[in-house]
Amino acid sequence: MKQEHDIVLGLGATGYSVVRHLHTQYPVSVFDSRLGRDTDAIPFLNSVRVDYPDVDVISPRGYKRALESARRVIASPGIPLSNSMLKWAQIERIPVVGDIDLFMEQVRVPVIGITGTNGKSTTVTLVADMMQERGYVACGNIGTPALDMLKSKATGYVLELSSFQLERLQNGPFKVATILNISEDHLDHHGSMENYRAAKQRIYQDAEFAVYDHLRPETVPNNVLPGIELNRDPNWTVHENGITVGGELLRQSEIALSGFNYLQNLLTAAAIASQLGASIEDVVRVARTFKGLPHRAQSLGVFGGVEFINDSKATNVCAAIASIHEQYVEGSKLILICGGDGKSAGFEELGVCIDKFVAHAILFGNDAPSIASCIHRTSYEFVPSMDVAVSVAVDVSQSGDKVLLAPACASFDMFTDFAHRGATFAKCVSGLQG
Ligand code: UMA
Repeated sequence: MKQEHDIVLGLGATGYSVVRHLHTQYPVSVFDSRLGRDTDAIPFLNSVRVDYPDVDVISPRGYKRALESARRVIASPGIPLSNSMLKWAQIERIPVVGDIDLFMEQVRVPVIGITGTNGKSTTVTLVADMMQERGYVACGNIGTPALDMLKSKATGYVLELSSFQLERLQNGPFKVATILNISEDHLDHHGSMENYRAAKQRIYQDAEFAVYDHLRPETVPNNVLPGIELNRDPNWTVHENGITVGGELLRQSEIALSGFNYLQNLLTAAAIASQLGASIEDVVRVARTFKGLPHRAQSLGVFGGVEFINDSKATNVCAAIASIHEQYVEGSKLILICGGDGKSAGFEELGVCIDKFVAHAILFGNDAPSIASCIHRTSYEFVPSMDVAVSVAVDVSQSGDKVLLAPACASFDMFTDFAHRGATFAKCVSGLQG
């Protein structure tokens, strides 16, 4: 029988971070569903082969056999609980964990957990910026796998957690935990809204303190926890002209970005950072200077009088609707570029929003026909690629209009990820004449 080993499932950013973390401690084997059929597309297979030649790459038919001597399976976030590889592990009674469990087992400083359908990365960045001088850093779903940061000198971690990571989380004693909001997303992965909500709620299970929002009941913990209830506690509220932070009014004129959703994120970040010891000066400094993250409502500039906005991170219907609302200006035309892989979502509400606020919709990707079937008044057309989308947008727009990329979908049918989609849009736009 083969030597006992840990099996790492999925060789993306997470799987590779797990290999790096484990390989000096314990024998590691790796497996990826694309082995044998789409091997070249596996992001870190080559890196594992070159950097860790002692790590065993399990053959496409060898997985069940490899399970016989497995101690543990460490599954990448993108692998749903319903996946047969995980079912087989359960039948063999082999524990299945995720990278966040390995991280939480080892970490010796406070960890803040932040999840939500939209605004996670912005809020994580805001908290990390407010806590920068106290040595906190951001990691997790935001892009840097948590295990890659374990050896840093951080005095605390602000961890972005997706529902994929949370659904298999065993061990989450977060110092502060928050759900920002929940709207329909990732139904192809979770199977139902109920499962999606339940995955998000796991962030609170062992937390010490919660920050949640009275206006969004789905963010309230199911378990009893001390915490701050935003927009109910008069010291922590969003208004039309700013936010109240720990009882002090921070006016919109002192905040670099605007929009209700952004102010909610800023308020949540301020409540978390204050709980960790940040001062109002730390909050004000960040509020004044934070200009947003790339691919999130990012203005790419004005070309021929038309402003182009990259909101590639609007990967679900709710985020795209919020984006359309925030970019719409009465009296000028909004042209929307939209589509991709809809993750089994319904597009009815998006269609209503497009009919009301969008002058012309340019649709691409697998779910373009499903989106089109929900548009009843606004004109639309299908395009095969981003560069055609941008040239159509130029043709149908005139000075004073806005062109918004807010796809309402995942990008994987046409791009590597949302950042690749946003960068492709930015590249096409940068070729236009100012
Ligand atoms: N794979 C299998 N079998 C499967 C599914 C996937 O073997 O059934 C393999 C793929 O072939 C691929 C690898 O797993 O080789 C990919 O793993 P993954 O999908 O878990 O992705 P990673 O590259 O590890 O990146 C993940 C997050 N991606 C997802 O959860 C889909 C990244 O979030 C995150 O930044 C990274 O870990 C570091 O923590 C991205 C994301 O889109 C930004 N997240 C979603 C979101 O924010 O909505 C959840």
